[in-house]
Amino acid sequence: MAATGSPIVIEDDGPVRTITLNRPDVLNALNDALLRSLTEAVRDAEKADAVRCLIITGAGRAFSSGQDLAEVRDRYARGQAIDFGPHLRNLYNPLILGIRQIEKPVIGAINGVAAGAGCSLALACDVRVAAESASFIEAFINVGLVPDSAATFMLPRLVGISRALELAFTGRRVKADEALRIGLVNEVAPDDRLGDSASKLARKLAALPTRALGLTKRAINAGWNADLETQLEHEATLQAIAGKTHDHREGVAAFLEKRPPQFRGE
Ligand code: T3D
Repeated sequence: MAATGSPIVIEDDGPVRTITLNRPDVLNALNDALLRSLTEAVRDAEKADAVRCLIITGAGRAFSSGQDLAEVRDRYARGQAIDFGPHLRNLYNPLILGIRQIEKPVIGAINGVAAGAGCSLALACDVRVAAESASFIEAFINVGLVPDSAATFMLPRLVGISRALELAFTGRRVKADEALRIGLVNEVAPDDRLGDSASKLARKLAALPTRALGLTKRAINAGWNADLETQLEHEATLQAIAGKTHDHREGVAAFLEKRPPQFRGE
């Protein structure tokens, strides 16, 4: 576990690694230090063979309130202009790409409000389990900004273009029950059961063939923008890799021997 006071906390429970955003006093607002630590933690999880599933959640009553606006205000107060272009390219974009590209499942355990780039972070996860009291706000418009950190990519793909535009235009709060109904989250759990629900799903995913899960994520990511022929070819390439794994052989043998498979993630 990371030291108390650090912007994120990392905990391992067998093959499941949980990363907790740890600035509860400001609803886990995303400052430079947190963004750098989180990006590094996702990279570390990619490299760690023992880690087979990742959970991202928030400390306290929020998942994340998005960009730390006090940091923005302080920079303006010091007379510093902020060029959001480089800020996004250097700090947010590598994080979002890291989450979308890590070839292990990433579960967002959304414990409270997810606003602005905090909402984008939630949407970048592969699967979202939300607490009943969680909510989602495309808050960018409230501060005169454009949705970023892949909100304009993920949101329409999850909820459709018209609803995505309505949410981004209005910046209204979407509560957990609506989020479930419109496909923004996969599951809603009672507040006091969120950790258990996310852990249960994570343990289940961590026991599956990790390599095939990773390749599945790669294929589905690529399929969003591909034509049919390209995607069929891509599937063939990825299946050739999956077909050479231990877990593929184990799955076939276990089925024919009528026993549970023992996947090793390799
Ligand atoms: O490259 C770039 O940097 C540009 C990228 C921009 C991406 C973005 O994320 S833009 C959107 C930024 N986020 C927001 O606009 C959301 C701001 N927060 C809120 O609207 C509300 O806090 C919430 C709706 C999320 C929750 O409301 P509520 O009433 O439950 O809590 P609160 O009282 O507003 O907040 C509690 C504390 O957290 C409070 O501090 P205090 O009064 O106890 O000292 C508040 O100031 C602080 N806080 C909340 N959000 C932020 C924050 N401090 C800094 N930055 C925040 N984003």
